[in-house]
Amino acid sequence: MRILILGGDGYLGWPTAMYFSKRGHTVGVVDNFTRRMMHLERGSDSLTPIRSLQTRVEAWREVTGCDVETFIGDIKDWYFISGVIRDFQPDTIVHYGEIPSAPYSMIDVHHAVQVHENNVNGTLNVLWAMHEFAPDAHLVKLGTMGEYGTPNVDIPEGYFTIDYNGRTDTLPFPKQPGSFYHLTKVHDSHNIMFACKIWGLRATDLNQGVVYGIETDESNLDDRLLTRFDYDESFGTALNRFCVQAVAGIPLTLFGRGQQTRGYLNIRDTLQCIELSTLNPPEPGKMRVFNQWVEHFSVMDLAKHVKKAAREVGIDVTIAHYRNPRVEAEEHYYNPDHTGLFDLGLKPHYLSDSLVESVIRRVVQYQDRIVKDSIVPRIYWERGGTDDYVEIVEVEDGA
Ligand code: NAD
Ligand code: USQ
Repeated sequence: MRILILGGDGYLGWPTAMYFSKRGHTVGVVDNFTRRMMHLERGSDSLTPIRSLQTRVEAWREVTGCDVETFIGDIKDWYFISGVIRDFQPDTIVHYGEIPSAPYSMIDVHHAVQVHENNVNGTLNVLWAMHEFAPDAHLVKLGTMGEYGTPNVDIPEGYFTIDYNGRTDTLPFPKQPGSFYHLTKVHDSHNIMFACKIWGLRATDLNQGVVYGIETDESNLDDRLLTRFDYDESFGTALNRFCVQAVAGIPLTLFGRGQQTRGYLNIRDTLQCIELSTLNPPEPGKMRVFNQWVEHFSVMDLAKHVKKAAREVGIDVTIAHYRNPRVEAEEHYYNPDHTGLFDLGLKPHYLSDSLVESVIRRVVQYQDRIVKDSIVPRIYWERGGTDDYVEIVEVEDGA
């Protein structure tokens, strides 16, 4: 197949490009290095020393003999992205090319607007370009489980059937996102659903949970192929951050009570899910929705996993409760469906102590690169802006 990966220089995009390329597909990647620029702005960096996209592509060719074509430009630029889609003629467009950070979108009005313009307008361009130049292509779009929020009822995969005042319909499940970033994904979902309906496009909206892990089979072939691994306040996700905090000797940053529960998956399972979605496209005219996660944990569960695994590596870890910088339910019901991708054949990698240990060992390998100052939370939802006041409410003995 011809597969175009938007955001192909990113944490998930680059491993996805290698994964499909290794399996004989023709792969193109689009990126404008927004993510690298945002790290310059915030004074943070990937833990892993990632190479330039060009060096990665050359290393990939040297190691495997496979080619990946690159298109450097901004998805927000209609003339650029429509030209790429017109010329590349993809069978599938895997769309990772957005700003993925909740905290970054909450810094101030400028960041909120930047994230909205980037994500919502970029996806609109992609939809119009598909309509005009690649109407049979399949859009595999990365959304987020955070679109749903934490309602006090079960969460279906996208749609639910409701009886109301004696009538019945199948409707999109209500969304209650928790940041301006998560809201962009809701807006995208609506735009995609509408485009499918009016133009007969085919799309899969993947409500992905939080991803963890560094290694994939392809990135393990050569250190020049490593993907990025972030642990800073804006771009690091919970488990990845905790592994770095363990090595840096910083008390693990549980926000508030630490009972916030989310769906999680290994980066290797992200690749499987994208492949399963790509190889099994939906019929034209309807947006299919999968909830893409494997198992759920509270952040306290994750912290305990990290504490235990770190002990095996000879590191003692303290778990701490920080004043929660976010506005979110710290204790809540959480039971989202996630059968669609399992029905297509997903074989999950569950979180094991040995996996966490292997991530920690990788972190130890690069510990000289840790920017400690970028770790503790300073972006507060209620008041906006950043705050130097960091409060540790309570320190636990832990597991
Ligand atoms: P990432 O920031 O590492 O990758 C996104 C890539 O897209 C970056 O390389 C960035 O430079 C590029 N990009 C952004 N805007 C662009 C634009 N306008 N034009 C061209 N390129 C642009 O993020 P990631 O962690 O790999 O996430 C990929 C996608 O998956 C995102 O849409 C994110 O919201 C979603 N997602 C991620 C996670 C996670 O835990 N990592 C979980 C759920 C959903
Ligand atoms: N959390 C902590 N301590 C930390 C970091 C996070 O307690 O140091 C808590 C947060 O308060 C939250 C939970 O852990 O309750 C998850 O936070 P996160 O930063 O790991 O993930 P989130 O902000 O939700 O965003 C990440 C990705 C995003 C994706 C989302 C999937 O950055 O791109 O959309 O995960 S989901 O969470 O399902 O919405």
